[in-house]
Amino acid sequence: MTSDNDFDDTHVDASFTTIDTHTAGEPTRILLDGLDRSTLDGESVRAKRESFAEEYDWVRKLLMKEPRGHDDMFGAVIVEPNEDTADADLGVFFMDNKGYLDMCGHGTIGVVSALIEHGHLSAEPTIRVETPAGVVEATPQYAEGGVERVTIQNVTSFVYDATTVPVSFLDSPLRVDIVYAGNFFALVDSEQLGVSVDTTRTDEFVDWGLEIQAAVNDELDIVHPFSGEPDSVSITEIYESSDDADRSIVIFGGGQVDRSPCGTGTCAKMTLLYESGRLAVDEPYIHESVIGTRFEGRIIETKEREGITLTVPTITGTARITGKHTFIKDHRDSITSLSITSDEE
Ligand code: PYC
Repeated sequence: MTSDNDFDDTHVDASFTTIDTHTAGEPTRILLDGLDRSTLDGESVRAKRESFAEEYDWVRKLLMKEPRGHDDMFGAVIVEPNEDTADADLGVFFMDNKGYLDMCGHGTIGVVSALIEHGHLSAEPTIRVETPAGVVEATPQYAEGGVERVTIQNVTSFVYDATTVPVSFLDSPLRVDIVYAGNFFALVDSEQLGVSVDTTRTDEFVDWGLEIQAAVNDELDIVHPFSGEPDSVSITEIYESSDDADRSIVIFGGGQVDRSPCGTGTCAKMTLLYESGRLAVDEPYIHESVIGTRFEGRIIETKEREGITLTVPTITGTARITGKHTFIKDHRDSITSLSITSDEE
């Protein structure tokens, strides 16, 4: 018999240790050890993410998908930041059941909370995190010897476009706002669908969300205005407005649903509201997820660049650690990852 954390490694090909967290209900599985980071090419976190996607996509699948994960799992990989340019304390990129996102608010809150609470990061007043979308700043609030809440100042965000797309579930074309907040979002008012945002029709929302994303990406050739890089919508946010708190369901990856209000999605929604004069700088904004958990948001500043209005959005939320794991790949095991709900294994 071996002890709980001590595997007989006769059959072990690879092993990975993670700290798992949830932020407002949404998981982040944080890869700490097991990956030879020296094999990742490039200096920036974005380049390292590309290198990981080429060489180690099987690690993403192993950690995100069944039988070790599930179709709504989310992950973060810690890497060194770009020493020359980023002036950051750590680097992190994000992965899901289908691929990779450029930025993630709930994930950054989870990473910063877990790394501080486990002693991998010192408890500074602010922590600079390089992500594939750029550097974001985390400000933890400490209580009872731990991290109580974290505020993330996201990359500058902007309204990109608005369009209408034909969709199979409506007789008339659907209006969609395209907003950049670290990822490109398709934002849809649920009033157009004649339904409330709740968990009674999650499967329909997932189908609609994926269809909307595909329709917008067919319709528009999205190019990031400052990097000049071709891009695409990676997340659909269907929202319902109310006096108490706006509520959204957020669909991304291969059809997974964010249990949190989505950090970057909250920034996208605030940016849209600011642009249409419905949210002022420094006005608090409460955003609720489809399961009823909340983030607090605020636009702290706006800027102009090349004729585009940029917001500087922040979101605040709480993450808690759910476990620490060692996952192994047994060389006799032919099932490294599987899915019964999507084509990808
Ligand atoms: O919190 O930004 C976020 C996020 C993106 C996808 C899932 N969560």
